[in-house]
Amino acid sequence: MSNGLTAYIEKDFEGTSLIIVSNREPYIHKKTGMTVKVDQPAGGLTSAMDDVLKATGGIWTAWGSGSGDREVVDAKSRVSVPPEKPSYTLKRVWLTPGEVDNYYHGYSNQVLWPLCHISLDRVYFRKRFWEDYKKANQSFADAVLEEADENSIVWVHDYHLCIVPEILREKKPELTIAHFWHIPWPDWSVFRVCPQAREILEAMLSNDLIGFQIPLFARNFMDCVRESVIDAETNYRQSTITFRGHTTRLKAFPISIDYDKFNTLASSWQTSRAIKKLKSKYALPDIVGIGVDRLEYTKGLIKRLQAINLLFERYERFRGKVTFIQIAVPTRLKEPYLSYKRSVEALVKKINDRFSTSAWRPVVYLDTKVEHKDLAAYYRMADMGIVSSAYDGMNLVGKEYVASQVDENGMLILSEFAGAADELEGAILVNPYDIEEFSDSIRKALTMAKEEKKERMSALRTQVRENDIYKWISDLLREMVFLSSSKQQKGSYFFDYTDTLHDSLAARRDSKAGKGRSPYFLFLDYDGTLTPIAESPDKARIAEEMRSLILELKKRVPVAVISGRALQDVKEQVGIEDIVYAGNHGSEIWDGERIVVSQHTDSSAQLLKNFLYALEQATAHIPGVFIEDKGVTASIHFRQVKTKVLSEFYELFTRIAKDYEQSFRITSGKKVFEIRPLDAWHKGDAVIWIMERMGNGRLPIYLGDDTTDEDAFRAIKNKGISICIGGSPDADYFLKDQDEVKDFLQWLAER
Ligand code: ADQ
Repeated sequence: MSNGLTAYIEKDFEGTSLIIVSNREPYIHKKTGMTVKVDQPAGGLTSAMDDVLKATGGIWTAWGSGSGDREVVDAKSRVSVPPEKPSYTLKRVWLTPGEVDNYYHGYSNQVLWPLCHISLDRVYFRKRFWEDYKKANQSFADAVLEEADENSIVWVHDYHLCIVPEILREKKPELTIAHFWHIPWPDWSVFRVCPQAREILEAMLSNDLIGFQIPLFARNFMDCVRESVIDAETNYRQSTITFRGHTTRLKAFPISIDYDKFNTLASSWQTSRAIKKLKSKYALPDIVGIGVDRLEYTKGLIKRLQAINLLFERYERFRGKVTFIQIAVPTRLKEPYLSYKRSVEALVKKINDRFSTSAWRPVVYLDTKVEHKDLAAYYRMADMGIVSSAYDGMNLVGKEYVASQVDENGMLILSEFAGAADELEGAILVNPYDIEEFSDSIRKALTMAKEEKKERMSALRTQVRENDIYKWISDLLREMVFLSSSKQQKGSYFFDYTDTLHDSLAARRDSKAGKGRSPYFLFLDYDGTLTPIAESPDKARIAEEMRSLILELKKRVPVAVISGRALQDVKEQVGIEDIVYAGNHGSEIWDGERIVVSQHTDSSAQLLKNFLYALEQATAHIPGVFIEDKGVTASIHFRQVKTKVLSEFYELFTRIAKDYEQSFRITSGKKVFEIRPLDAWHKGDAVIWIMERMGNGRLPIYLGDDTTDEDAFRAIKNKGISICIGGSPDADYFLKDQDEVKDFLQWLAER
């Protein structure tokens, strides 16, 4: 486990009880004769979550699927694991063979799996599937309820357990419940095929957090709710849905792999030796390609083999020179998998019959499970890795290939329909449905210059290294802990942290740099922080009491107001002399004497004008849209747009914004879209600039409320104190509203 995650768990996770719920268990007890043997499934995710529970303690609830599972548990179906050094509890859920058939093979794998992978002709629905799906979910939920207390955080995994959160919420409303959805979430035109679409969506809205692999899936979920759960309130900017008084946050957390493990395995001398052995065992030529998949129709094996077939057909020069190794392990031994297996094997045979020579085979097909250490050898040896999913939540194989490419000689060909395509910049993206283009991309990978491959692979490796499985886990845990603590602290919050703040300020005052100086520098956002959010910007006025407080504070400490408004506008609104102002989200700064403007060119100003003109034309017929042109940046306010035309507005905005997303950073705030040139400073840059010039070693304290303030929260992480009005996982603390901001400033002024 990474040091960062270990430290986080030791420091911030203390006292929290974590309960993981998944269909598959991390340890399986198998009976052979009179003895029971324990097996640990090889999956990367299982072993990473196992690491976490070993560090945090807690409970993992899962289906007891092993033949010896019942023999080792106590009366409450619990067993301590890992067997060699027990540190957490595995609690097993018992399902009858009929339930397994209907809940697992039926509803999970013949309804939800094909549906979410847009393979509609494979969706097969029976009433009894759904009945047993609910029954099985009830059993999982009962097991959790036996163990959970009010401070527990329950982390549910995947599409087998959609109903569990609803049952838990009903019985224990105070629980913090998060659900990670490992597979894609399709759009409404697809999801509506599900006979229980609405029931599933409603049940999932009992979660506090739903994590998806990429933002598209979170947006699709939001659209599905908007279309079918009429009484739910969807907030696209905050990515939240409120239903029956409960709010669910949706967020993308791209899953990853244990980079260090694959990198280390691939670098070892044993791997070099294994590569030599593989080359001789399969009589491999100099150039090798690799594909590693579960034998699964969503992974696009047929398309891949067709593209390879076309490659050898079109380009004779690759015959005898390139072999493609396909490792395909069957994991579901029922229809439609059996037919799929036959089709794949027939195609492999066809290619081999057509092109093989006495010394060379175009495709080596292996249908066995391969240990990670051996996989690392295949990955490292391969000059090309191919992932050709028809649709995939993420796809870990592409990342494993990259982590194992220690020589940086290989190239990754990646389906644009795998979630991983969002992140893995540098891979050759393909549309696997377009066999000709796909085949041409293989040719491109095989003939790419060494330098280009190295450059691309090096960037890919950095990406995967910096975003490994442990970062994924800690991002999710942080969000869960944040949600859990927001629940527990009802009412006024800042009194809870006065001690911490006091200590930080005192330490700064006593430090060498802080001697004789006011110990902090106060940064304040304007709208939503000093004033409540108003219907339109011209109606947001700062209260006299708030202004007096700032006047009082500025006598003792430096103060800066940082706003998304134009510089002149925010100066006039606040109306206080001798403080620093930053406008346009930090890209214009008034330091007391002059205006400093971050680099932005005339061409981006002209482009912004074109953008706004296009928006104005397209939305002219929608009442309530207010386009605020601030020269360097712009805000598109839509607080007053009526609900029934909101989706039309979103569609128009998204369509036009697409043409400009290469040049502008477009973010959403509270009923507003913010448009900023990519190279303009954001609020975090402004805070850093101000601190470098005027900070004098003081502690920055930043108060803000919106997504654009998160840049500032991140900029002062571990260097200052960030406070979000309404709360944000990026901020250290939070306040409820302007009354609490006032109380807080009062408290500061009295120090
Ligand atoms: P999968 O579709 O199972 O799960 P995928 O991302 O394709 O996951 O990873 C498959 C894993 O199985 C890899 O770690 C790979 O090494 C391993 N594997 C495949 N064939 C193997 C073999 N023959 N021997 C040994 N190991 C083999 C779902 C979603 C994905 C998502 C994951 C994680 O469908 O989109 O990435 O969950 O969230």
